[in-house]
Amino acid sequence: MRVDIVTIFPQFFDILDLSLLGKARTQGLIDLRIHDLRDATHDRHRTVDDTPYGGGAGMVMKPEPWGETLDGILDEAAEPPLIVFPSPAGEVFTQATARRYAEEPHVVFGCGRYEGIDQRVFDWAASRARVELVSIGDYVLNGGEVAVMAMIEAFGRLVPGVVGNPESLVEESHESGLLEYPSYTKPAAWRGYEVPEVLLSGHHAKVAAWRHEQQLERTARVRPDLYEAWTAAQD
Ligand code: 6GU
Repeated sequence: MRVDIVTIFPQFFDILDLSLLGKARTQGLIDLRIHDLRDATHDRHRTVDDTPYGGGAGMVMKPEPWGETLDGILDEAAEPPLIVFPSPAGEVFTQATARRYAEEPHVVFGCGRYEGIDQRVFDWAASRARVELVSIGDYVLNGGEVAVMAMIEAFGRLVPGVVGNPESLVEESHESGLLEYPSYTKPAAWRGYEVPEVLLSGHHAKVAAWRHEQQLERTARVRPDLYEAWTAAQD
């Protein structure tokens, strides 16, 4: 899978050399390329923003560096990629979105800063490729970089081969529509807290039933919205 990231903070993504994603990169499972938006500026100050037409607070990212950078990526691509602009004004990214991205051969992330990107960048990009605005939740970040990091971590581990044992992906929160059950390891007693008896029983069916019950209880308590959706999907 090919992933391009356009940003004014390329160093932000240095940490993608680490851990699971770093391994996926060295194994050639994920071909990740970072593009400095300022490389597509042609003035001495490498300007990427300007004041908004119509007035108002903050700065808007200029269209030309975006056009030039995205041209370079699109001209090289065999097929039009999916272009994702992280934005608090976008649709909310979920596990379903992560699964969808993991199946794309090529995703481009455009990280906006300041008050946003000139609208014409989205309009033009949508004429060349599929474009999505995506938010990671109902709060405001200073820019798209941290959101892209979260999204890459979510879909990267779903790319075939990245996680060694694919079964470990199945029983996680959000995959089934329920939150995951609590986990325990040795010792069986620790600081007066004991591992639930059923987990020591070796009775697989009882363990499975207990875990499912824990999932239901936890989801209903912590995320009534998910619980309701899960219940509705059962019949
Ligand atoms: Cl994707 N970007 C920004 N700037 N803020 C956000 C966000 C994205 N998702 C939630 N808040």
